[in-house]
Parts: sequence; C-alpha cells; structure tokens
Amino acid sequence: WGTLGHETVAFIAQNFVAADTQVFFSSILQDTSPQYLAKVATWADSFRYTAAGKFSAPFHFIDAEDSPPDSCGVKYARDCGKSGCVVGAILNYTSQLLDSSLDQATINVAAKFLGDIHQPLHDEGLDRGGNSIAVTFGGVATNLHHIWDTNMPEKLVGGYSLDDAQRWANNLTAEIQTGVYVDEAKSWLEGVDIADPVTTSLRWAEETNKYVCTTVLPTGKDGVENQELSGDYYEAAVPVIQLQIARAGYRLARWLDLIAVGVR
Ligand code: DCM
Ligand code: DCM
Ligand code: ZN
Repeated sequence: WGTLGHETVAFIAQNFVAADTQVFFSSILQDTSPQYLAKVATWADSFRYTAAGKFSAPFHFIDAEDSPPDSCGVKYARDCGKSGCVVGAILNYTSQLLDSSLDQATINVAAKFLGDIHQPLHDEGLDRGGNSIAVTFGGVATNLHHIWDTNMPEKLVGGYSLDDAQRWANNLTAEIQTGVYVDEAKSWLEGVDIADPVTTSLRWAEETNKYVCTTVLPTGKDGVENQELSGDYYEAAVPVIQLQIARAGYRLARWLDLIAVGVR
C-alpha cells in the first residue's frame, strides 16, 4: 500500500488495541499523541530506499509463482526467496519484538509488513507483482501495482493526508463494530498464533492472493494491460480494498496485543 493504506491500517489497529497495549507502544515509540502508530506506519517504505535499508526491500511482499487467473496459491518454500519475503519478515520482527529488542525500527516494520501482506499484488510474483504491467488510471500512465497501492485507495478516499487516513479508519472501524463486517470480523482472527508467525501470516497471504485470480486479474494480464482502469475495474476493486485494509488493521491490533502481553 501507499501512505494512505498504511496509515489507515495503523489507525484501525489503534482503535482496537487494548488500553495496556496503547500505553506500552506509546511508551516505546515515545509518542503519546493520538497518532502514535499511524505516524510511523510508512517508515519501512522509506527505509528500503536507503543504503542501510536496501536489504529489507523483499520483506514487503512474497512473489507467489502461481498462474492467475486459472490457479492462485502461495507456498512458503517455493515463493519466499533467498533474500527473504514478507512472511519471513513477520516471523523475524515478531521474534525481536517478543524478545524486547523494542527499538523504533522494529515496531515500525511490524506495523508496515502486516499491512503490505494484505495488498493482493504483494502476494503475487507475476510481472514483479504487477509492477511491469502498464495501465492508465484517470488518463495517467502508471502500472497495475501502483493503482492497487495508491491510485484506487486515494480515489476512494479523496486524498492521502493523515486526516484522510483517520477518517477512512474510523469508517472501517464502525463497519467492523456495527456495520457490514460485524458478523465476519471474529473469523478474521481465526488461526492467529503469535507462537507461529509463519503459519499465521501464510494464511493471510493465501487469503489475499486469491483476489489476484478473482479481482486483480480476472481475465488475465490481457484484460488489464494498457487499459484504462478507473471505471468498472475500479468499482470491482473497491470492496476488496476496503475489506483488506479493515482485516489488516484488525489483525494488527490483535498481533500488537499479543506482543504486549507476551514480551519478555
Ligand atoms: N504519496 C502518496 N500519494 C500521492 C503522492 C505521494 O501516497 N498521490 C506519498 C509517496 C511518498 C510521499 O507521499 O511516500 C511523498 O511522495 P512524493 O515525493 O512522490 O511527492
Ligand atoms: N513489489 C512487489 N513485488 C515485487 C517487487 C516489488 O510487491 N516482486 C512492490 C514493492 C513496492 C512496489 O512493488 O510496494 C514497487 O517496488 P519497487 O520500488 O521495488 O519497484
Ligand atoms: Zn506495493
């Protein structure tokens, strides 16, 4: 996701974490403001472009070597490359958090990678997660990955400021508490096991990757390449984007709660 997606995931998580969890992470982040998580949610995106952080670039995705739209699926041994992937990153950074190596960088990445694993093209290897598939959006030339990360969420919300993220997060929080997601939200936490981050996050990756076959590339690459996608394609994508951001935030809240009570 872009800035808007990551900050929204963080704000949703803030809305659901236990009071003790908030105190715990505000203290580590040395930020007791109402944006204590959202303000660090994009740190790992900047880090990966620095010389010191280059190693972390593969930690944002897992390149599933499947064949959308006919066959979708993620396999850890097949798809997590030698230089790492988002599932391995969630494992390693969760272990560090539980081991009280609680520096700011570690917390930032935990928030960031749980968000990214919910973007369908972060669980797909085809054409570098769609980065090499040229499309137009509102007449502007871009690529398929970028419209999922940024253009479509921003069109939906109307901006990408911290206030926009807060507003979107509060809407999705209400949908989880009393709206369209109220019946299913409990099931989003099924299989969440802080002692087994690989199984837990692979389940999220598998679930997310299915949308590559159904919604991202429903008729294959030919159906999107060099096409204008701000019309019907966008309308079909919106419910998936909303659901995936909501799931990511709700799951991040639980993950941080489990870290806060489990830390040694
Ligand atoms: N950004 C964004 N959406 C935009 C433009 C920029 O999320 N429409 C983000 C990307 C960068 C930051 O804002 O993290 C600054 O971008 P830039 O330097 O490209 O303006
Ligand atoms: N990305 C991905 N899968 C890949 C390569 C990149 O999901 N195989 C993501 C990471 C960024 C975006 O695509 O969110 C752009 O990556 P880059 O800046 O490396 O081109
Ligand atoms: Zn991306």
